[in-house]
Amino acid sequence: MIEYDEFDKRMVLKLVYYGPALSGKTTNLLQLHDLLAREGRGDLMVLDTADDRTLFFDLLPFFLVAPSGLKIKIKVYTVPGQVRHDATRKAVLQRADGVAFIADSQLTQSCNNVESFENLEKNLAFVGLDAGTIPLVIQFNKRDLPDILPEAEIRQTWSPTGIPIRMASALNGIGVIDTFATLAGIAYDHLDLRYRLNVDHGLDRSEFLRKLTASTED
Ligand SMILES: Nc1nc2c(ncn2[C@@H]2O[C@H](COP(=O)(O)OP(=O)(O)OP(=O)(O)O)[C@@H](O)[C@H]2O)c(=O)[nH]1
Ligand SMILES: [Mg+2]
Repeated sequence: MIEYDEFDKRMVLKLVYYGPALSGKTTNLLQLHDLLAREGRGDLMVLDTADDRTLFFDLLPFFLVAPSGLKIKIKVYTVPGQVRHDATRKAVLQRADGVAFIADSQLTQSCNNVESFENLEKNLAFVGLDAGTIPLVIQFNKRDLPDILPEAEIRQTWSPTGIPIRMASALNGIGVIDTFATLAGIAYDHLDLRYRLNVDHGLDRSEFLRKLTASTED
């Protein structure tokens, strides 16, 4: 559902971090903000309640310019995971161009992950998006904790779906950029098919990802 203004040579891409309450969506954005270079990245907007729970959404924007002059803005949002904020989740999901589903690896959270994934599928349908074709990556977060689902089991469960699976410990900055780059790469593929980013705008996949994920240490 990309916003594209051919006259102004501007494009806005929306990526959404979805998942159950406390799975680490906001933490992923905080880490992206800290790990990625300031150039091309905007300020992080975090809307928390007093106890650090996301009330509406968080937003981290990125900006890049293709060799053709096409300006691409990438808005990365989180949804509030708490069950009662479903109306807000639907609103944030509107016109999404890709979703990172952040699951909590703890065994105690398995049911919440399933419920939240079902909620994602339902809400994608509600806002007119197709769960089968939208760029999607699943991150199993909190790998640093004890009593977590074994990686082999996770991969066995999810590999038939073909959805990319990433392991992470967002609190420690592990797997955060990988998850983001995986999602952005799939979103690029969809964009390129439709808007010929490579052929018409001189922006190939690796350059797109390089610009987007340049780290503070580069
Ligand atoms: N041990 C550990 N804790 C984590 C990790 N990622 C996030 N947390 C913690 O989990 C708690 C919830 O993290 P948030 O990022 O606020 O979770 P959220 O998904 O944004 O939660 P909602 O906004 O309520 O949906 C915080 O105390 C984080 O520090 C991780 O990789 N390992
Ligand atoms: Mg949050």
